[in-house]
Amino acid sequence: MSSASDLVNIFRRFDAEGPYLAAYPFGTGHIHDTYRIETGEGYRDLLLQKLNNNIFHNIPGLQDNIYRVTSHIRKKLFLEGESDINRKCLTVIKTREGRTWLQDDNRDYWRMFFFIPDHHSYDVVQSKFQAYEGGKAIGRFQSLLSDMPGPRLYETIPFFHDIEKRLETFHSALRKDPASRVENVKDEINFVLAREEEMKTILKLGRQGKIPLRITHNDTKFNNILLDENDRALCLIDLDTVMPGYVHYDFGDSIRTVANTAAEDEEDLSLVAINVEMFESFTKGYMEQVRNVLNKTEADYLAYAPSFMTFIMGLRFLTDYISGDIYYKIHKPNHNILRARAQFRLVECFENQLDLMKSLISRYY
Ligand code: ADP
Ligand code: GN1
Ligand code: MG
Repeated sequence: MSSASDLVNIFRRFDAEGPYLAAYPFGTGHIHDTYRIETGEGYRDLLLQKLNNNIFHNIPGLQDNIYRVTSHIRKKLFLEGESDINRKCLTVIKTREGRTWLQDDNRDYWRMFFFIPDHHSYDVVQSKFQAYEGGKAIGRFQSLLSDMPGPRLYETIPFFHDIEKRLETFHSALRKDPASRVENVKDEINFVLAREEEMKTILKLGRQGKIPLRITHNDTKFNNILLDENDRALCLIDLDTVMPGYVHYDFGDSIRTVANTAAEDEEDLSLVAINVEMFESFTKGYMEQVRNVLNKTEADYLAYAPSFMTFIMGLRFLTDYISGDIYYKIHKPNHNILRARAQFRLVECFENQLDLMKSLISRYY
């Protein structure tokens, strides 16, 4: 945690209006240190983040992506006559030198956005309407970015959803066993080994040229979709991993959180199940936006995306547990293995509902 005086000094280096009244830690993200900065009456609050540069090695490149993506979305919203654009798209606040990022004396990187006021953000979805609006937000994001000009976006984490690479890293962690934890997790390891080939389906379709690389968000868990006071979709946040990807990544990662009846790290596995109504509502909202964009193979394989994305998240949590908790923020000693177990239970649920998911998706394509 940064001290209050550090935060004031950082704040002053950004070109933000208004006095600094207070700062407090904000949100439940696993990656950055996030603070809400309160400013005075008549000024907008701000969102200040100390970025995790163990995970993201080229912050200027990452921030350049975010600036390009938000500028493009902002322009399209404006042309479509949208109101309230500052709540519907992140606004990057530059530093006084005109940069989209700042490096402090400790070599830590910081960035600032307008704080989006009066938003709702949910770790677990509570209504079909929220799920429908979430689907719309993800589909619209993909379609708004489908014509972004300029060079290919910088790949902020290479091979982010590449299952072959994730499996290689997992096997390497197994061999090294740096925290002597492998013997605690034999069942979870066997769960992975039994599914290695099948989970390469999306990657193989991409290699065969049957599904195109598009611009995707790549971290579409539900709390990265902000809703307004009436639970209508407002804005996608956490744009660090916006880069080329397959639509299955975004659809699958959203369904992983939208259709799960329990939290991502639920300890009582009997609570983990699929809420089919949430699945259908999200899918309806998503398909309304992308129906005319997706090719037939993309649509045909959407039903495989939830189990795939849930598997890859479980695999990453398990790998991090075996590696000694070096990647994700944890809030209790066994947090990563609890997360992995809850994700693997959810994979089984999705596997059992594959036919039902296929038939529901086909209603909207
Ligand atoms: P992490 O990568 O650590 O998840 P995020 O960029 O998702 O970081 O931000 C963490 C949390 O901060 C989000 O879950 C959300 O609650 C909140 N947040 C992020 N950006 C904004 C914003 N511009 N306005 C309001 N809240 C935000
Ligand atoms: C991380 O940044 P956050 O907390 O939204 C992770 C995602 C995982 C997610 C699991 C850059 O997301 O890939 O799905 O945790 N982001 C990164 O909750 O690794
Ligand atoms: Mg987040």
